[in-house]
Amino acid sequence: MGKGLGKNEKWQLPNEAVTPEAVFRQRRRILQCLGLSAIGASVPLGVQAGLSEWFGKPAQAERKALTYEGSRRFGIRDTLTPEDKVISHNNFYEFGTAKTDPQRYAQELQTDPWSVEVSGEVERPGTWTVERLLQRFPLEERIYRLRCVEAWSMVIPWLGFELRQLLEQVRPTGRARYVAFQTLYDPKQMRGQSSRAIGGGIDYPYVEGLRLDEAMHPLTILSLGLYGKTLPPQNGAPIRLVVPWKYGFKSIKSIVRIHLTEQRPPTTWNQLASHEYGFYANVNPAVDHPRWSQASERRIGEGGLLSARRIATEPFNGYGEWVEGLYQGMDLRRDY
Ligand SMILES: Nc1nc2c(c(=O)[nH]1)N[C@H]1C(S)=C(S)[C@@H](COP(=O)(O)O)O[C@H]1N2
Ligand SMILES: [Mo]
Repeated sequence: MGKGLGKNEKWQLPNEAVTPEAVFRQRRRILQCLGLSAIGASVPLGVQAGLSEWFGKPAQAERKALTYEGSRRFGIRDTLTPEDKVISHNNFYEFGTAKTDPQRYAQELQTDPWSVEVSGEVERPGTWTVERLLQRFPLEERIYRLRCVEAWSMVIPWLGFELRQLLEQVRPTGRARYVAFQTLYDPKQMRGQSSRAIGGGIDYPYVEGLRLDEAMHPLTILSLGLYGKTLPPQNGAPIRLVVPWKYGFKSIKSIVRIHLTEQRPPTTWNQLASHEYGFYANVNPAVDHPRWSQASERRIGEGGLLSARRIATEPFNGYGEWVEGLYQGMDLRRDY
């Protein structure tokens, strides 16, 4: 683990990760010396704003560099999905159902200050600000595959910490068997929450859940960044779940509440269409979605400009060696 990183080890040098921004700043300084702006020397301001609208994305929210210790891949040697793809091809229905909607409409999301309430079957319930989480739990890079139930996938260098570290701090009671998660509910900021048409018919807030042993598994992380910087709003800033062996919809974004329960909690996609989306949602090429095959996936950003490389989907998204023990004795066709 963490060895033989192949092609991509170069960018993992912390300096490498911040270079584009440094280059940008340097370029701006040079242009300022020349009495020109960084965006376009001869383009009037109003036209500049119009240009970014024309190209379909408003000014992007600022992302801060994050410090982290080490990087692990858990056996996955795949090439990283380019950052511009990771932050422009998203599912975040709170901002609309098209893949480009989140980048377009999430930039104004207020992510600072932010806190996560931890409640329910725990000995130490309480509210954790993002600052306190960052102070308490050092970040690590995790390069994980993300496999959407829609049969596309990416390979993303997340920054995060293991959810179990937080759970150990709050001490689940003997009755805790599940962990429920909830996304921010704020229709003023999230256009999809004030219109069923824009929000894809989901009853917000978006909710998800894991069995306690899944939540305690070392592969399950709370992520606060990607590609060396804080998360962009479209990827679930400031804090989201990442569960790499499950379909992407389990990896809930912009979390405001973590609630431990005795009973299995409701989950958004399962509630919307339970015959299509189960509670477990483990990546499984042998169990097709009622409307499409799950045997293969399109790897975003590979295979040329207009296409994407088609590859075989692996059981548990390639993480079986680490997680199959969680499901011993279960029928994964029934518990999909
Ligand atoms: N709150 C919330 N979380 C969400 C979603 C969403 O619509 N709302 N979409 C899910 C789905 S279907 C996927 S595939 C992943 C996508 O994460 P990404 O956009 O960072 O790649 O986020 C998941 N988390
Ligand atoms: Mo998804």
